[in-house]
Amino acid sequence: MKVVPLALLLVAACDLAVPTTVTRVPRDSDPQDQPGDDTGTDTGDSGEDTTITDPFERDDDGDGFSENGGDCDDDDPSIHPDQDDECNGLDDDCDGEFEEDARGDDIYEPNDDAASWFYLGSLADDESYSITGILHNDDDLDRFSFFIDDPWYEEFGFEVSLTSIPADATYRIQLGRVGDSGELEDVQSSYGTGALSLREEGESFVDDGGTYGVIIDAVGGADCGRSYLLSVNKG
Ligand SMILES: [Ca+2]
Ligand SMILES: [Ca+2]
Ligand SMILES: [Ca+2]
Ligand SMILES: [Ca+2]
Repeated sequence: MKVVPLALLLVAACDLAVPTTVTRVPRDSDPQDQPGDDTGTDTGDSGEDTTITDPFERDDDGDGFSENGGDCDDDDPSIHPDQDDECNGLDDDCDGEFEEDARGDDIYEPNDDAASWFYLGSLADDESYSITGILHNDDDLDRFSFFIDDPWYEEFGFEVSLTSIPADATYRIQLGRVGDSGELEDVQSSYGTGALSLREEGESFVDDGGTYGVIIDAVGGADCGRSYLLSVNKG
């Protein structure tokens, strides 16, 4: 018979008594944790809960910005500093300016200064242009230029009209030749609401052809959500 040493028996008995190590996983009291969710209690999981006591440090609408981070409407996740500011009456990106990105969708912009006329093309006999433009606000100004020739056998003349001006807005239209500096020369102008028009007449035995320009701006009431109709008619 094999004799088992007493010491070995004692070691085996002790092994059986070694307690198993248990890793306790804390229960998540807020299983809905999501990025931007600052409600509930952070239990050390991968969620976003933090203990924020200053309400202006908290991102209430989950758009990634708190009031202190520049969110000017912390109840609307579509309004925050990373947003495009489209034409909707709101300062979507909280920079204090309104609708400044709406101009990016306007194919005629930028056309505000002497170096940025939008050229409509050459106006041949009996041809006319008609475009729909927008004054995005009262500081906006739109410049359109076009070429008209003056054949010796024709009476020279054309009319520029601005229609669909909003009833509660006052717009101004200016017409003249575009000089070498890019500014208008021999300017005539008119302002009002509803509809405006200006007419250019030529002189006999004088070549009145050349590049003419129209400037449209607002005395008041311009709005990116409203368009005007500009027409140039020869004859
Ligand atoms: Ca926010
Ligand atoms: Ca803005
Ligand atoms: Ca806007
Ligand atoms: Ca403009």
